[in-house]
Amino acid sequence: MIDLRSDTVTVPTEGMRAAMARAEVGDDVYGEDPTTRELEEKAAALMGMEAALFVPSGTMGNQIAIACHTRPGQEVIVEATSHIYNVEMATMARFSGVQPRVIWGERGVFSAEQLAAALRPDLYYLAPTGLVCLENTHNAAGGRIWPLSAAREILEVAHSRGIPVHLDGARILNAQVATGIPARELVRGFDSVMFCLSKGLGCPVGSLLCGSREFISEARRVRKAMGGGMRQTGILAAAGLYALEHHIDRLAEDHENARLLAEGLSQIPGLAVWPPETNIVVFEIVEGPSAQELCARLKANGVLASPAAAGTDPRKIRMVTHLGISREDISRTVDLVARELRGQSM
Ligand code: TLP
Repeated sequence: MIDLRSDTVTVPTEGMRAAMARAEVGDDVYGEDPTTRELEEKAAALMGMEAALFVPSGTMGNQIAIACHTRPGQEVIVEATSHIYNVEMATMARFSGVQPRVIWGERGVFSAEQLAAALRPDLYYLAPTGLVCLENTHNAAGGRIWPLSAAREILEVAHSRGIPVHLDGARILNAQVATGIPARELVRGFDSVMFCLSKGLGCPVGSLLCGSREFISEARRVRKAMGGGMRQTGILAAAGLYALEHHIDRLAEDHENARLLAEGLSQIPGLAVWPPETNIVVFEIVEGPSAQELCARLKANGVLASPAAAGTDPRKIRMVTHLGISREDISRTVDLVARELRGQSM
């Protein structure tokens, strides 16, 4: 199977497994796991932040951040197609008692003017804005990179009103590799950032939430409250340390494969392909079967892909490149899609 559903499907490499097997471990709830501590220190340094916390998933990292930055009864500003708003099961309402206020961006990116208009004025009968969240790279926008200047304008507007800004940076290292701008620059000024080890970096489990020392010590309490206090996490942290050393620069290969995939698909009549900026290719079937039907046909021929935007858009498909995908896989996929769509139009 050529599995292009997500970069979450990556499995640990031999080198990563060996590092996991060697890991020195302790009880992390007692703060005694040396490998986890080392990973947290490296992650904080990578993001240019004071401290970091290892969490089981990106969702938990985002939700801990929301819980720490807000209090019940506030609003959280999110982009309409963001992961936090669409694919985290209303957890901000469930765990933090806050409601999302949505801004429609242009392919995931909204402007400082849009933000300024969405911030609540200080009136006692309105829910105050407690937090703004951005997503970089933006998953549903096809792995789009937030332009640095636009992100900085957002930070300025929010901070001028005393409102913190959290970054869902699940794939921020893809943005680093694609732009050549270090992640710590891309996230400078954000009050917290979450990035994932279990996507393109190829780890089996784990994300890091980064921020100030004070924020992370509160985040540690909330993680425990959410049931995310884990014990001998060094085995997982060792995979993370291995990935930070060996799997960042190679993301460039995934970006190149995504570019080739998009180039190939855009030659196929009936498809409109969004030019990828990182490792996610989104395309629309303008003429032909539904996304669900095409995915089923591809699956029957050994290629897995997912309907885009968690299936909410019946004509769009998402394909994600990662370390389990070779250049040959890309040409086989393009050939298969071309064949399936030709079959449709005949
Ligand atoms: N994204 C997954 C699915 O949930 C859609 C994927 O296959 O891409 N932020 C962003 C931007 C994400 O893309 C994801 C996962 C998360 C957060 C949540 O991470 P996990 O799955 O570790 O909770």
